[in-house]
Amino acid sequence: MSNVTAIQVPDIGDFDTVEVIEILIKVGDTVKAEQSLITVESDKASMEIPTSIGGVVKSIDVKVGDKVKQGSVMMHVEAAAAGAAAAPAPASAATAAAAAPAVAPAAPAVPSPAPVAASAPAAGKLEMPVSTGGMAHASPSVRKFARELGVDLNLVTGSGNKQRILQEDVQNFVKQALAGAAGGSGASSGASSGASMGGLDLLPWPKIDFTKFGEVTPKPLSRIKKISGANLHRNWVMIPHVTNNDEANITELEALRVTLNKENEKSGVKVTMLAFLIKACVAALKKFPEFNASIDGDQLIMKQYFHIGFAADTPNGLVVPVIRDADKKGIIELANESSELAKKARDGKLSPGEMQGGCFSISSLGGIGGTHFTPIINAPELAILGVSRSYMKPVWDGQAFVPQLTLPLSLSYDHRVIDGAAAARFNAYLGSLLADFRRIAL
Ligand code: CAO
Repeated sequence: MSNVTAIQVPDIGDFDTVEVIEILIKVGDTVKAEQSLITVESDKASMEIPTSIGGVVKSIDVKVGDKVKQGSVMMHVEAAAAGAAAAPAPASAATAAAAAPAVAPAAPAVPSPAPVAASAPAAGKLEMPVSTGGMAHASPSVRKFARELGVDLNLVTGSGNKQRILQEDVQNFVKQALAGAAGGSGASSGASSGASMGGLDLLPWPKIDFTKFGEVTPKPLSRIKKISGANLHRNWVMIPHVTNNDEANITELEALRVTLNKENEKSGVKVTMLAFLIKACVAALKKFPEFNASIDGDQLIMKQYFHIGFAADTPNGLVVPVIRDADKKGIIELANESSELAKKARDGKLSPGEMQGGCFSISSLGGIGGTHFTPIINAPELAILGVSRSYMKPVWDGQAFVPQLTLPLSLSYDHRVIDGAAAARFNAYLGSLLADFRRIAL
């Protein structure tokens, strides 16, 4: 019996149809599971689609220029005889949805797409990459090629369709850079800022045989960790972060929260500090709109909507679900929705759409501990609020020390857009709202 399997395009998030811009394999090739087959592109982004089963390519069912969508057959592959699980026939919508990037693929024939430079940390981290903010226009394989050579794609001129950067462009760039370096002082600055001088000219990562020092066990990084790691790394090196630390007096707010929870004990609804924080952040974003924006080249995209992400710790790593239109929701609704999304995150059931579109993120470690920390901004957002554990602080009221439940607030911001004074005002305003929640109504 033939074990030829049709490999389909998986769930690709918000995109209806995308154009095939590259075929990365040919008939007769032997491919490995997770190897990229084609590159697709929307009007904003490109990504590679891998196969989830290995074997020999029997036919390629798409060509450059074709429009494909979830379920389109990309190729047929004959699985290797032994051990290769025959994939089921075309996946249903349900199995395809289950193959969201945050989740281990449910159906081998429907692989998860491989975002290369996702635009959001940890979160958005699972979004299809969007080439904004001056990001060069190139397919993931060209990006990989450039990365391997240490080439900054922003310095390369693309000769492809719509100025797309092709592999030959990167090769030519390196040749010119080398020629420039060899030419000594006569080299132009463009050429000499090439393979090594344009980026971080760092030592290679240390390669160490750890077994020389004791017993070790290798443990592969989870898929989420690999994706979020790459995003966190990019955000950390590309965004000039500064963190403003402040504190809020939440004595009354916590008392209110406890009272509400006592009153609602029977209903099972739990009002959380996170819900109050989301509400307060929305009010602060309204007052300081430059925090609710993204950089796009030399302009700011000011957002008129308020979608708030929150970091959720899961067994497989960090994800950032997004609560949409948080400005239109009450505290109970925000508490319910964040709890549901956090549960979905822990169960690995978030869809890509539930991690996209955030304006601002909150990372709350308050339930765990810590005094202050430096959260990494979730690009293309401009700021993130880190919340640590509240503690009782003695505060002098002029006559005596009074106990004050105090919440540490660590606001990391992108200093390209936000000045230190603006960040201090934002954080202080947030603190004033948390200290007296009635101000939200003003
Ligand atoms: N100070 C003191 N206690 C706090 C607190 C704070 N700031 N915030 C929450 N708590 C307490 C709550 O009162 C609750 O206590 P009880 O169980 O006694 O009622 C407990 O901590 C759990 O709180 P919660 O149910 O409201 O959940 P949460 O808001 O703390 O967390 C979530 C929800 C999704 C944010 C959390 O599960 C999580 O994943 N946190 C980790 C986020 C993370 O990893 N961030 C780092 C990212 S890297 O920048």
